[in-house]
Amino acid sequence: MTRESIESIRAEVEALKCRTQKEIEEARVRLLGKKGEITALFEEFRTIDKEMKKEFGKTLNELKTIAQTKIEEMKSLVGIEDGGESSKEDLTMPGEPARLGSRHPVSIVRQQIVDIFRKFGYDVAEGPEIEDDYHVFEALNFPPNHPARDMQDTFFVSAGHLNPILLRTHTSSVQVRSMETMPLPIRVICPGRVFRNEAISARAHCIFHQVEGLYIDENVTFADLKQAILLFAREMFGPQAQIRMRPSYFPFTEPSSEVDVSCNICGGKGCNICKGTGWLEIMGCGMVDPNVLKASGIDPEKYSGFAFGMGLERIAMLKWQVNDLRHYFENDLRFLEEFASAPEI
Ligand code: 2NL
Repeated sequence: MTRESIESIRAEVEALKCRTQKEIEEARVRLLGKKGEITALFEEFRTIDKEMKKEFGKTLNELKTIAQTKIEEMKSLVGIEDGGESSKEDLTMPGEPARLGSRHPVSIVRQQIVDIFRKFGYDVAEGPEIEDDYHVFEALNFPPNHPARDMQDTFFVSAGHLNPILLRTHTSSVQVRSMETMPLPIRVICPGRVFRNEAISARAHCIFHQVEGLYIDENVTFADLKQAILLFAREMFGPQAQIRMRPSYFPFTEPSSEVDVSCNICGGKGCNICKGTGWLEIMGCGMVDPNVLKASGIDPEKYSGFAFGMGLERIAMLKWQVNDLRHYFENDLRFLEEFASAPEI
């Protein structure tokens, strides 16, 4: 054992440049393996006399540590933890871009409707999904035995008492709360999720979304309702949109009407989306029943108002020709990604 032999191995270790796991392993065996150069020096060390041990002990231990450290360093540089072959990886490659989500069609439609009515000067109100019978039915002029209160339509949270707790079946309950608390005149729209106890199919779901609107002031007439809806339809479906109204019935409005918009697919000529009629049903509306105003403490002799409601899933179906309601709730990326290029709102 000589100082030179130790120095020369040390120089070899310091100059080591391994590019692969294989090369590193070969170097480790050559230096520190059972028959390795450094191992051999330690073997020899056991046989030399005491004076020599003093001279070489420290440098030999240093050499071993340097070699071990160098090998660990090289291992982490070529990414040995990844299983070897990754040593060929280009560490300067740019990362995988994070996949961006897209807006849900129901959110897109809701945002469009809310923006249009905001422009008309409406406030936006939200309220609880779990409601009481009073705000969902009683205050909206539903007779005590009206079928909509029935177990078949309403999810009850707690029944069997005077004012059962239930999942709201429409967002009119939010408008009732607005009438109770907001100063007159009132212009408000209420977007939200509603619940009905229906069997799930392509055309019905137990959860869906609505936007309802309410306008109360002195001298509000059916002509105001018609004009508000026409302006809305033109903003929502394009300047060529026409509307027509058909008589209908809701407990909370009188008179009541269904609103159709001219089919924007065929321009009114008739196609399979509008089933050959040239018209698409988009909402229900009417003049607020005096009983509804009275229930919330508004004098029907002095004030009148109109209200309307529309289903967002239905409007999105018409807009994008979605043929099955269940698509909206299944979170299938193949469906959701179709809306990635829908207008950014
Ligand atoms: C539809 C029809 C409608 C209303 C909702 C309403 C609310 C109050 C007073 C009077 Cl507080 N009316 N809401 C009125 C007419 C129709 O919705 O087909 N919705 C999906």
